[in-house]
Amino acid sequence: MSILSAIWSFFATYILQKAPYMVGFLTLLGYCLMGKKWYDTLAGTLKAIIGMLILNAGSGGLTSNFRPILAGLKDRFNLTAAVIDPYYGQNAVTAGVEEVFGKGFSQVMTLLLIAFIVNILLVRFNKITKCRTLFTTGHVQVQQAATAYWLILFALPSLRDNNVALMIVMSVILGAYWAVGSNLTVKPMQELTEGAGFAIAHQQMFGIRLGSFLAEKLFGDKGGKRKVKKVGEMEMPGFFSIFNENMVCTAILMTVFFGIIMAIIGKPFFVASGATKETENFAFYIFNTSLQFAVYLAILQLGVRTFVTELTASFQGIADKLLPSSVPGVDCAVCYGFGDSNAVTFGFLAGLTGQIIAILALIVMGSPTIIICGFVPVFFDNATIGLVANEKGGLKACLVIPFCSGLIQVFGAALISGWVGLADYGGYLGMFDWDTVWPMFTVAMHYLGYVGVALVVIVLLAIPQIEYRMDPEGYFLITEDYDAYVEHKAKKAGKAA
Ligand code: ASC
Repeated sequence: MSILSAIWSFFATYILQKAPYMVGFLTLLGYCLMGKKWYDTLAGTLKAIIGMLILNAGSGGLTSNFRPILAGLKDRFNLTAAVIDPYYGQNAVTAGVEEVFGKGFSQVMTLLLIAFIVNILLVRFNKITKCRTLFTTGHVQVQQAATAYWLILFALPSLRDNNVALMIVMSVILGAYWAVGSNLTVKPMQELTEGAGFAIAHQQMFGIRLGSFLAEKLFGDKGGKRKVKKVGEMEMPGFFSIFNENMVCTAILMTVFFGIIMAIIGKPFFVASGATKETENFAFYIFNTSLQFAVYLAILQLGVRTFVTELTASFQGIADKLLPSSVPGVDCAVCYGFGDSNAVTFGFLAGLTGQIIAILALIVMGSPTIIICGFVPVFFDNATIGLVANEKGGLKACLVIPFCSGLIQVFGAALISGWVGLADYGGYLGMFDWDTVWPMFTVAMHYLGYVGVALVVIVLLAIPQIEYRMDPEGYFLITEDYDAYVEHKAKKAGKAA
């Protein structure tokens, strides 16, 4: 028993919660199931792990460089505000959960395991459930588990003294959200990547599907009747042609945007925080910091190129032998290696503009909860949503939809974090799904109790069923054989015309 528990504890600590090693583990398992030679399996597994570590170096570098700048707005203006950011959100839960609900959160590992098993079972029986995606992003799962713990304890006070019931409710809802949410991103991702074979397992999965759907409905080509200009197809004249180059475009736009924000915060703040010295030229510091954005984006894209083919090729072994017709759900940053790379930058800036306007509106309206944008939601949510929106609706969609998402993130986060009391502890997870669908779950559970819990689970599980019924022939084909799916779609469109 103690050996089993040691193995489990090792697996939970070093693999389940660490995305690079989870991806490496799946690659190893997949290649073993395919019967690949041991040295090819070793090489593939190492490439998968290293690629994910490179991706993490890129996304971690972006976060550590730019998070303090946005959060600096809060300190500079002495605002009592909640920062929307997964790490602040997790800290807020840790800081407040004992005080507010009288209990800590020691069961997080057990919860993760049970919820992960729920996810696996939903995929294993996908003939019935229609779920095709396995969540692999452990750090995100930990953050979500912490916030869900708070929301569920708030909504269902009777669970505070009943650990078993609490675990069951949480793992079923979380496991279903992971399976169903990532499943929703299969279509937009397969279309964006032309069948690369992955889905997104992150914090804006409903946002991705909604963004892609609205981009097609509002800005799409209407079956060829309207011309859609994607970001990558824009022909820029003269000076503007340099914006076609992703690194140059990112560097110029970030210098302007972060230049303004950093100038507003002022040099003394950055000197006091140790980021720069009194003697250093501030304009140079701003310029150099802004350029890091392009640097880390390039690193991130290199990471994607390194691991994606290994993971998706080896996952074929898992799909053939263990989880039929499934694909892995991965970090949202993985899709930045596909589509028009400038859409990432435009989506982010449109989302940031939306967030800033919404924050000013909160201040003007005298809202009891003020929000400060955190870098992770404003960048990773809106860049991803912008990328898929551009694919369906071009430049206009890439700007309008993330802009609206920025507004929704701030207003949604202000309402939910103020209501449930997390704002008092300085932070909220604040990613798109947690400003929209999770507040709705919380309302349903708070007012309807166990009926609300049942309703949430039923609605979640109904979503893949509805999607399946809209295209029963293409539904599994899109993950099994993308070329055949494209043909099938063309045939369907021909019949409809
Ligand atoms: C998150 C989170 C991160 C980033 C990263 C993006 O939600 O916690 O560190 O997004 O996963 O690549």
